[in-house]
Amino acid sequence: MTKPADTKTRNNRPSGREPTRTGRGPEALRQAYLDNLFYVLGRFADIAGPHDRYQALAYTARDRVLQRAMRTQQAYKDSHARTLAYLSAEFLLGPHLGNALLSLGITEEAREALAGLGLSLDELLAEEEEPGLGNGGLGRLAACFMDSLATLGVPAIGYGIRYEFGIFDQAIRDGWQAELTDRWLRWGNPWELPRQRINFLVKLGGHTEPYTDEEERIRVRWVPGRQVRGIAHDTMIPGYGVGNANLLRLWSAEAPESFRFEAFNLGDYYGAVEENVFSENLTKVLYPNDEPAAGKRLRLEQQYFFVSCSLQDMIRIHRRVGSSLANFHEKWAVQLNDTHPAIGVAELMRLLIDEHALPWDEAWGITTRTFAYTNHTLLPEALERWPVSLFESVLPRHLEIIYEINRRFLEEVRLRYPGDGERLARLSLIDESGERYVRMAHLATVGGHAVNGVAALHSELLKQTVMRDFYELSPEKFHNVTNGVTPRRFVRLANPPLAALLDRVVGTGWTRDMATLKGLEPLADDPGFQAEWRAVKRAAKQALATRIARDCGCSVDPNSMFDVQVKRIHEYKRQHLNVLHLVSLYLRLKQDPNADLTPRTAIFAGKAAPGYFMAKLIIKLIHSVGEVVNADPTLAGRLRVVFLPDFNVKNAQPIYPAADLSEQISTAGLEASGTGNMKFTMNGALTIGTLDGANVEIRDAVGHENFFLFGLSAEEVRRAKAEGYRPWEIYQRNQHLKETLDLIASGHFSRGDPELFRPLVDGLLGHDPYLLLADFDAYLAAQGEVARAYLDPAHWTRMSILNTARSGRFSSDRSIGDYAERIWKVQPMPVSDG
Ligand code: 26Q
Repeated sequence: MTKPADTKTRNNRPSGREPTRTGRGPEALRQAYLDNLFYVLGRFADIAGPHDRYQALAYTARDRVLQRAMRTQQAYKDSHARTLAYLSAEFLLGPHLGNALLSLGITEEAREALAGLGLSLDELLAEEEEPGLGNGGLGRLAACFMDSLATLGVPAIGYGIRYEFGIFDQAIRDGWQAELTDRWLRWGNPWELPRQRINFLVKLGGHTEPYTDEEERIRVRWVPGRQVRGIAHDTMIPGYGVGNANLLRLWSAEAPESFRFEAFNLGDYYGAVEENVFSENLTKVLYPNDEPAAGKRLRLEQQYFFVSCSLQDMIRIHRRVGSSLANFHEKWAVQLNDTHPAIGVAELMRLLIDEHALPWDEAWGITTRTFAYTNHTLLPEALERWPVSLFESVLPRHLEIIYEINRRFLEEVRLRYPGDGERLARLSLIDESGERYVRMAHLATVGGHAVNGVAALHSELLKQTVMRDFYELSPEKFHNVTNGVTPRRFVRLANPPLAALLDRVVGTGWTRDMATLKGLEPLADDPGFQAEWRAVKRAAKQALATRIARDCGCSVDPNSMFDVQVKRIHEYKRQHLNVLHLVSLYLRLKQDPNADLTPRTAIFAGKAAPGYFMAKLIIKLIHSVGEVVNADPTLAGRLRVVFLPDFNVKNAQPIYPAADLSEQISTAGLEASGTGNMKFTMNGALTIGTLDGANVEIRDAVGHENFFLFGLSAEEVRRAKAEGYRPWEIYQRNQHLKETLDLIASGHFSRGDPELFRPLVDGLLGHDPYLLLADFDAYLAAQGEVARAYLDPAHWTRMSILNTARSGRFSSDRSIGDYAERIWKVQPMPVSDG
C-alpha cells in the first residue's frame, strides 16, 4: 500500500508552492489530484481504478471552478446588476471534465500532471458519463446558452430539474432500438453541490378557499392535497478564459420531513413511507419525448415543481439583499425555454398576490415585465395544452388566476375588436372548441413582454401562422433570436487539430470572437493551407472510422465521402428521404456495376421516442439497408451505411469534425432552427439542405455557391398541401422512385419479409405528410451535384474553408448578445481571471 499523499502539502499554501486547491500549474494539479484521491474518495493511488482517477481529477477541476463561482456570486451581489434566470425543463450539458479544464485553461497542465503519474488524460476523460438531462435540440441549446452566458460574464442562473434518470441509453438489438435506463448518478456526481439548506415547499392538488386577512382584505388560501420539498443542487458553469462561473441550479424532490409524521406515530409506517415514494417520484425521470405527452399528470407536476422552487428562490435572493418586491422585475429577467415553464406566469402572480399581498395590477405589471418566452415549434400538435380538469386537480389556484388573467385580457381584446367573437375564441387562454384546455403558449405570450422564434424564417412563420392573432394584437412583442452553438465545446474541445490550425492562422481569439474566422477567407484557395485543412479532416475521419469499427463492427474507408445525418429520429426530419437516396444509389450500382460513383459512407445516429413507432421503424430500415449494402462485396469501397448507437453529446463530439456532408433535409417550414447544422458548418462540413430553419441563414452566410440547396420552400409546401397533394401520382409517374420504393416494399432489405416496412411505404404512398416524394427528384439531383463536387478536392476544400470562415454568426455568444441587448436588458459583469 502506498502512503497517503505527502503531508507537507496538506495545508492550502505550502511555502513557495501554488495552493493545491486552486493552483493551475502541473505540480499543484498533481498534488491536488493525489489529495482528492485519498481524502475525498478514500483510495490509495496504486489500486485506484479508472473511474476513481477520473473522479479525483474531476474534484480537482471542480475546486478551481468553485473558487470562481464564489467570487462571481460575490461580484454580482455587490453590483446589484439585473440577473437573468433561464428556466428550462432540460439542460443537456455533455461531459464536464474536458470543458472545465478547457475553460480554466489548464488542459495541458493537467495532461502533464497526470503523465508524471503515468496516467493518460484522454483515458480519464473517456470515463465520464454525461448528464443526459434533455432530449435534443432544446436541451442542448440551454447548455450552449449557459456556456455563453458565463463566457460573456452575464449575471445569470439556470433553473431546471435534477432528473434521477435522464434520457435513456440507446442500444441496438437486431436493428431495433432498445431503451436502457440512464443511471447517471450511480457512482455519484462530483460536479454538483447539494444545497440542503436551499429548499422550498411546493403545494399540489387540494382546493382553494377565500378568507379575510388582518387588514380586512379578501384573499385566497390554497389548501393543498400534498406537498413536496425541492432541494437545490448547484452545478458551476465556468466561462471560457474569464473569471466568471455562473450557477445551474437543479431541483430534486423529497418528501417534507414532517409530512404524515402523525401517521408514522400511529403505526402506519408503510403509508408514511409510501408518501415519500410519491414525492421522490416527481423528479425520477425525464420524459423521453420531444413533443408534449398528452395528459401526463406527472409531467405537469414536474413543470410546476421546478418553476415554483425557482421563483421562490429568486424572491428569497431578492429579499436577502433588502429589496422590495415592487422592483422584482428590475432585478430579474426570466426567459421561458418553450412553454414547459410557462406556469411561472401564474405562479409569480400567486406568490405576489397570495403570499406577499400585492394588489393584482401591481403584480401583473411586475410579472409581464419579468417574463419572456421562446417558441421552438410551429407544429400545432406540438403546442403544449393541458385539459382543464387535469390542470384544476393539480393546480386549482393557478386555474383561478389564469381565468382572471384571461377575463381581463379578453376584455381588452373585445375593446380592440368589437363583435369579433371568433378572434376572441382564437386568442383565449382556454381552448373551448371541444374538451377544454389551457393553452400554455397563450399564457406565456400574454404574461410576458417578448416572444421570440429561434431562426429568421421560424420567427416570420410564427407571426403568420400559430401566433398570428397575437402578432396583430401586439406586434412589438415579437422578436427573432437565431439559435447558436458554443464553439468551445463543438470546435475547440471536439476538434483540437482544427482548433490548433485556426489558432495558428487567425490567432486564438476566435474561441471568444468567431467573427475573426473571416481571416481564413484569403487562404481558401491557398494550396498549402488547403493541404493542411484536408489533413485535419482526414485525421478526424480516420478517428471516426475507428469508432465505427468498434461500435458498429463495420469497416469504412476514410477516403470516401462521409455523409452524415445525426439528430432525433422524426418523420419531419426525413431520415427516410436520405435512405431513399441510398437505396437509389444501391440500385444504380447493382444495375450498372461499373457506374462511376463517388465513394460514400452514410452515417446516421439518433434516438427515437420510445412510443414513436414510425421513428423506430426508420431506425430498423437504416440497419436493414446497411445489412444488405455492407455485406455486398461488389460495393466494398463504394457504399457503406452505418448507424452509430446512443447518440448523445459525448458521442456527437467526434462526429462533427469527421463530416464532409451535413444532411439538413427537413420538410421546409417544420424545423424551427436546427443547431446540428451549425456544428457541422463550423467544422467545415458542407450542407445539403432545404430552405428550413437556420439553414436559410447558414446558406446566406456561407454563400449560396457553397451550399447544396434542394426542395420545396415552406410556401411551396403550404401550396402543395392546399392544392391536394397526391404522392401516389408522383410514384406512378417517376420510374426511378417507383423502383426504389418497390425494392423496399419487396422485402429485399427485410430478409424477404414484405410486411416489415409496409407501414412506412404505405404511409408515403397514401399520405406522405412530409412530402418526401415531392422532394425526391430534387434531392437526388442535389446529391449528384455533391458527388461531382467531391471529386474536385481543391474546389471542395475551398468551400469547406469558407463554411468555417463564415460560421461566426452561429456562435451562441451572438445569440446571447442578442437576447441580452434586445430582450433581457442585462449588462455583462466580467470577473477577472486571477
Ligand atoms: C413537452 C411536454 C411534455 C413532454 C415533453 C415535452 C417536450 C419536450 C422536449 C416538448 C418538446 C421538446 C423539445 C423540443 C425541441 O428540441 N425542439 C427543437 O429546439 C431546437 C432549439 O431551438 C431547434 O433547433 C429545433 O428546430 C427544435 O425542433
